[in-house]
This record gives sequence, structure tokens and C-alpha cells, in this order.
Amino acid sequence: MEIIIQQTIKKMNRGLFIALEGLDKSGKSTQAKLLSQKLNAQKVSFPDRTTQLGVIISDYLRGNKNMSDEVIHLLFSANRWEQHTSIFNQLQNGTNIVSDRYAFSGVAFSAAKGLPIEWCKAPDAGLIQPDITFYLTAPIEELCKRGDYGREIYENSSFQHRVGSFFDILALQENFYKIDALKSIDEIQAEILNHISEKLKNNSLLQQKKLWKQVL
Ligand code: T5A
Repeated sequence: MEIIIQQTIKKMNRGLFIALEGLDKSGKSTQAKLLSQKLNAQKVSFPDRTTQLGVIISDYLRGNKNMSDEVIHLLFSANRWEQHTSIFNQLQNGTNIVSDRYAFSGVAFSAAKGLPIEWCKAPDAGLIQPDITFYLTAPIEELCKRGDYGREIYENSSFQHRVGSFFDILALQENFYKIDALKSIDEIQAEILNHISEKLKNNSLLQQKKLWKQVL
């Protein structure tokens, strides 16, 4: 399946941009790693904790730094803009990109704090729009049993419920492909590959778009 997908992408004359979104511990990183290996893609992660801005964001997430909701939102967005040119150039050169979280996380998490959705979208307007966005979701009560849940400040049930409701709104607005995150890792990967294969039959994917230009 992945060979057919790669051959189809080659005909597009540019790389495919895939984003994985969802609640904390829904398995995004696990799937992003597998998918980037299968599609010979470059994996990017947001927040990108390797840059100076990323270090500040990481401190905030671990509860070591206080910031207003507006400031941290803008830092998350700036952290994506830091990678914008690199992502654009790689796509133009035919490299596929798999993004572990993207601007939709920015909107869902900040809107869950009470910031207006349109305000949240504005700083990310103009970033490259993913060709396909997967939304991994499951009851929070199940996800909070996974891994080291609870280490970062957003990992609490009531907040994640609010985040989930904004992801649900975005999923409808942005046409996300919703995935049951309680399925096995292999089942989810197969579903993702299947959906990419189906989507590639649609020529509209050939056009590279920008996020939310209409809100500017
Ligand atoms: N944030 C992010 C914002 O507020 N604004 C923004 O603009 C952005 C980009 C950090 C936080 O920042 C917020 C959102 C976050 O709260 P992060 O670094 O992506 O973002 O942090 P997490 O979402 O917590 O990412 P994790 O890497 O911890 O979770 P993942 O990637 O969803 O899950 P993963 O793959 O690491 O798996 C977690 C555990 O579950 C197991 C794994 O083995 C692992 O132990 N697992 C499964 N178990 C059973 N079945 C499956 N199908 C499984 N898949 C994975």
C-alpha cells in the first residue's frame, strides 16, 4: 500500500503534507513516527522543543514558567512559523511531511481557555494547510491511563474535555478524518494509510493551500 501511495505522490510534483492532531496521549507521536517511516517522510513536531522558543514553551508546559494565555498562544504560533520556510521548501522539493500536531492544536487548546476561535486562528493564517489531517480521539478517561499522563499542565480531565469539544468543532470545519484512538497501533496505521490512498484519488489535493487566509 505504501509503495502505491509513494508512486501516486510522485505524480503530484510536490510532497504530501499530513497532520496528526488530537487529545494528549491519543497516540499521535506513535503514528507520526510509523507513518514517516512508511512514506519516507520528514517528521516535524509542534511544539518544536529544540528551538529557543520551544525551550520556553516546554518550561511553560512543565509548570516552570507563568505566561498569559495570549502570550503562550502567540509563542506556539511563532514556533510553527519558525519551520514554515523549511516545510514549504521540502514540500516543493518532493519531500513528504508528517506533522505531529499543528495549528489546529493551537486553536483547540487556547479556545478551551476562553480565547475567541477567530483570534486564535489569526496568527497561523498563511501557514501551509495540510493536505490531510487526522484527528485521534477517545474518551479522556481511557487516555489518562496511558504513559506518563499528568506530567504537563494541560493533562487534566476537565481541561481535556473542553479541548476535545473545540477539536470536534474544528473537525467539522476543516474536514478532519476522525480516528478511534482506542484501536490498536497497527489498526490505526492501516486506517491512516487507507485513507491517504483514497484521498489521493481526488485531484483537488494537487493544489497547495494556505490556512485561514480569509480571517486576515
Ligand atoms: N499545545 C500544542 C498547545 O497548547 N498549543 C499548540 O499550538 C500546540 C502545538 C504538548 C502540549 O502542548 C499543547 C498540547 C499539549 O498539551 P505534545 O508535546 O504533543 O504537546 O504533548 P502530548 O500530546 O501529550 O504528546 P504525547 O507525545 O505525550 O502524546 P501522543 O503523541 O498523542 O501519544 P504517544 O504516541 O506518545 O502515546 C502515548 C502513550 O500511549 C501509547 C504509547 O505507547 C505511549 O505510551 N499508545 C497506545 N496505547 C494503546 N493503544 C494505542 N493505539 C496507542 N498508541 C500509543
